[in-house]
Amino acid sequence: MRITDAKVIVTCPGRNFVTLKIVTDEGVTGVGDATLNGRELAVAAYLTEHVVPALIGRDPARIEDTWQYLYKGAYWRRGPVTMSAIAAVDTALWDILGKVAGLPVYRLLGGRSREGVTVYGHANAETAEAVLAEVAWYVERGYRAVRVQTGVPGLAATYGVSGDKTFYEPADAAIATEAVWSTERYLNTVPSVFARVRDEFGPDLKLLHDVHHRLTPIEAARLGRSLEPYALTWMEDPVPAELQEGFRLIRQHTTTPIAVGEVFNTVWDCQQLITEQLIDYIRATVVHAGGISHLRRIFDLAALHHVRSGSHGATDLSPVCMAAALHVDISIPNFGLQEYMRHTGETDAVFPHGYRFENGYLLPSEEPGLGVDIDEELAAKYPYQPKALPVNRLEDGSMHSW
Ligand code: GCO
Ligand code: MG
Repeated sequence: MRITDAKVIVTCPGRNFVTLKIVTDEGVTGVGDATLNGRELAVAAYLTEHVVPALIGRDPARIEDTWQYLYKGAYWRRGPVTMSAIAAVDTALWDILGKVAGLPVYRLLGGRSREGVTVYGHANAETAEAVLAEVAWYVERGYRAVRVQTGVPGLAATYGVSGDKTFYEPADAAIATEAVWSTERYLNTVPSVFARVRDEFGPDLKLLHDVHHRLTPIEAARLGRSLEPYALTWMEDPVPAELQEGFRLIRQHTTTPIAVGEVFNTVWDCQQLITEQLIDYIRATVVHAGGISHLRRIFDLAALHHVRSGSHGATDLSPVCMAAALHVDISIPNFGLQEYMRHTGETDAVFPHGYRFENGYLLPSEEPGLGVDIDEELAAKYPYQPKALPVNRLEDGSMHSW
């Protein structure tokens, strides 16, 4: 079997997605997600200019060799654009392999290690009062884990809180909107919110919170310590993670578990975090971390060091990424949690898929391959729209991490 074509499909059914569809001479096709929120066309160009021409004529079953070819062959290693492009190829090749074998991809990865993939939903609202109703909405639908984000008094807008509760989407304008941030106001608000949520919902519900890379290590240590009475499952992205040893300081002060990794692209971004046991959950996922093949390497290293998976699953990762992530989640020994933000009806229609939500779990499709596709005709009806993620400034105007 040979690869005869690879199409780069950019579509915007409510938000932008980049999809690679690999076509073979035997008519079997495979899909891979290549979406990088706010930088979609950079990955599309990388694929079109530098990857697709090299794929034509290759044997689609040589997944590892193709991965190494694209990684080592670029010379310029790593980075989100390169690794999202490699991820899309890798994912599509696993899809093809599954279809050829007549097996869902998770069976090629070693088979089922659990009955379902526990997911967490997103409760977000301006006030603590209103967030209680949001958490209840998820609990009524069977969710066992909920991420809680609220507004911060004195700040006009806060990460994680959106007007549209069902479909959270931060990339909202062609030129980035500017938000204002205050660490002091934030640190003074969050613990009281979790006190109310824990009090109302009892000890069994898993609670999570995303700091979105906004603190310094000692501030994160203070937050983690102040949240200890409410037994969070994790505090996410407490600080920007370029400085991996910075996490030692957080660890010295708090037992609140730490989750990191949605912006990581390779195992090298988290090697120290994992081997020094500075984190508890690694949140890399298929699309931004080199595909199924490389994500498995990250999770295998993590398993050796008591670190569990907690893959990113925001709406800017397409249903193709979600389908692939679920095959990994159900098969690895050290699965922790999977993020699940529902896609809009338009997105679900463009990406027909067989995974489904049941009783707090997502279940991967049992169809051969990944069990997801792209409806190219429908995709063509939603042209690309330039959208950027917001930026953040402190109250005095200094730039800050968003
Ligand atoms: C999450 C993430 C997202 C990111 C988004 C950026 O935990 O789900 O932090 O909300 O902000 O994926 O494109
Ligand atoms: Mg996050």
